[in-house]
Amino acid sequence: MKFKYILEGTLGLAIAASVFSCKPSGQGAAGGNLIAGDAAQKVYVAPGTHDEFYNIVSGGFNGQVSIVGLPSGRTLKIIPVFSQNGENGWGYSEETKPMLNTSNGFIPWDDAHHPALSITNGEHDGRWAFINGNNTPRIARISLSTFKTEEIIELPNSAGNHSSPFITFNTEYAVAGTRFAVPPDNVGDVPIDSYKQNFKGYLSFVSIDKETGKMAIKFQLKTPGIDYDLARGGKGPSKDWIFFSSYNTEQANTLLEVNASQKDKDFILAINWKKAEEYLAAGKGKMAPGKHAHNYWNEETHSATSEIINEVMTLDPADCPDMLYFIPCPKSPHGCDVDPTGKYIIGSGKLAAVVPVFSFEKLQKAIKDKNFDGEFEGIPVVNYDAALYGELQKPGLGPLHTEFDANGNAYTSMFVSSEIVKWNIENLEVLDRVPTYYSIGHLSVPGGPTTKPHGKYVIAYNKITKDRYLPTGPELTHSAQLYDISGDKMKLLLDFPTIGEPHYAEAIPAALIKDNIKKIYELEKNGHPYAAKGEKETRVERKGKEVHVYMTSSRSHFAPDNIEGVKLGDVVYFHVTNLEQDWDVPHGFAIRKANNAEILVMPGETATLKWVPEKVGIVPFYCTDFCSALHQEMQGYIRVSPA
Ligand code: CUK
Ligand code: CUA
Repeated sequence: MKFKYILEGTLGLAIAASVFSCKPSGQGAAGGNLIAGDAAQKVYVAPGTHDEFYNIVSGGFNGQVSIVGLPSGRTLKIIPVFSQNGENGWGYSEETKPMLNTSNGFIPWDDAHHPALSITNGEHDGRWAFINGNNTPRIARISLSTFKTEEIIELPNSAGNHSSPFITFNTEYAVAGTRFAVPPDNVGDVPIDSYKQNFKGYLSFVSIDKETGKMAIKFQLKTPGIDYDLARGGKGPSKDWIFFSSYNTEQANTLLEVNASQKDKDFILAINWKKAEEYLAAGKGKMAPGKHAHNYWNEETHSATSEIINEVMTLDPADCPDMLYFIPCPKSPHGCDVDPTGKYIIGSGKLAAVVPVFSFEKLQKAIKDKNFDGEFEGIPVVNYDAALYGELQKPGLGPLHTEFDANGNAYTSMFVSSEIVKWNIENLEVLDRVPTYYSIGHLSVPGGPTTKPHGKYVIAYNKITKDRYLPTGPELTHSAQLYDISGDKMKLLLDFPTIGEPHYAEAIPAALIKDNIKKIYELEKNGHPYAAKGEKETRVERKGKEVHVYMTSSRSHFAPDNIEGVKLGDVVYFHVTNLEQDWDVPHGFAIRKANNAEILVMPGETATLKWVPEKVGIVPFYCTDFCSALHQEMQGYIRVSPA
């Protein structure tokens, strides 16, 4: 979404100037009358008390998810998702390594953009969070009970999974587009300039099991080779539909900043996914090549499994009429949002001077009356005016994303003019605008993408943050800003730093998940094949060159803590079971010269660190988590003898 330069190039210096005209001179101007005692009180969460909302924030290029309390802005936890995390062994322990497997092997990093929470009847249900991996196209599912990544699925025939995950009305699917049109798996070596013939955009419908949340790629839709951007599932009357913004309908494969901005209008792709299911049931789908990894966590054995799947069910719109429609949308639409009633679809053209609001009812009528302006690669293009409810005039510059409150108002982020604009959907009237420092990308109202917005705040996630915090060298702190939206006028309450680049975020009332939080893994239920559930079960077992240490940890010792009989050339597996059953007594385990990180083992859990000794000698190991007054004594030795 870093199209600042495109905008400057296209719209001229006036806009560039406007970006910087928002810049306050020094600290005071940003705050002024806004940062008063009143604001401080509104974000103050007294020591020992809890925040009202969980904010689930993308970590961008750190590949993880941050959990932030609101309104305080305090970071509570980093959930490792796509990137290895030495702090707790994610992607280092034997149990978690398979989570980062892909069809290209182990990939310990990704770029995570858009968290999305599970919904039931369009309302937050507090069960799972989903997030995309942008670089290697993947979707992850995080449990909001353990705050742990439980599953990662790769998307075949896709490249650049920017446009996901978008959740349908009852979390039937997490839907994903593909940012880059690419030749699918079954097309071999082709020239880049054969884009128009060979490049396609496969949209993935990842089904979510109602009970377990388990994901599977139920089908892919073959769509024209253009770039798909953001989407929203429909609600209420539109609940069987999903709407994707798309750009580069010019199908340019070079210099997109110029060549993909030629047309006055690009498209919103409206998909009737219920219809797609009917076609599948009628046998219209075909299996096609689609190699992808599917990795999931087994709560019983506390280990992940990775499997590679080679095929995927595919629907070709050529065989499935009345399923897909294009709606023209001004100039490179980015965000595409559906209001809480499900009646309005809002497109935000990055380069557009208006924000178009489409009516779902009018869209249906236009489809029924075949009020089309031709077609694009076989997909009918609905007449713009026939689907349009109206246009928000003079919204601001560079509209990106829209969230909603429960009172019929929309909040749209304006990247170029660096502001949030509040407007009324039905009468298309701007009600208020506040500057953001600087250049907001996404924004989030708690419950904003659902049928029941919780309202209260809007949070700006900024892209080009300068001057808001003490400088920290060439790399500056990323920033979010919290605004009060309980009154007519928005009020800036708080700046808070974020970890990594914050793209999107969702916020959910703590009350909706707090009671489901898992506090402890019960030791009796530990089904890990290498668990030692008491010190009597600890032992060292040799299997050829492999040495398995069944180890336990409890305050404040390891058993065994002296290990002999290991030879150079052996591969040692430390299987550490934490015997504690008190909340918040993890033990860590680290060993010198490990080609590895520590492992942090929660009470009742077993985790495994693989260690390949490099030379003969005595090597110490120790507990890394300060677990008791005798934590410093929690250590041991392993002896490595000549082969
Ligand atoms: S987006 Cu990812 S680059 Cu979600 Cu507006 Cu910014
Ligand atoms: Cu166990 Cu420190």
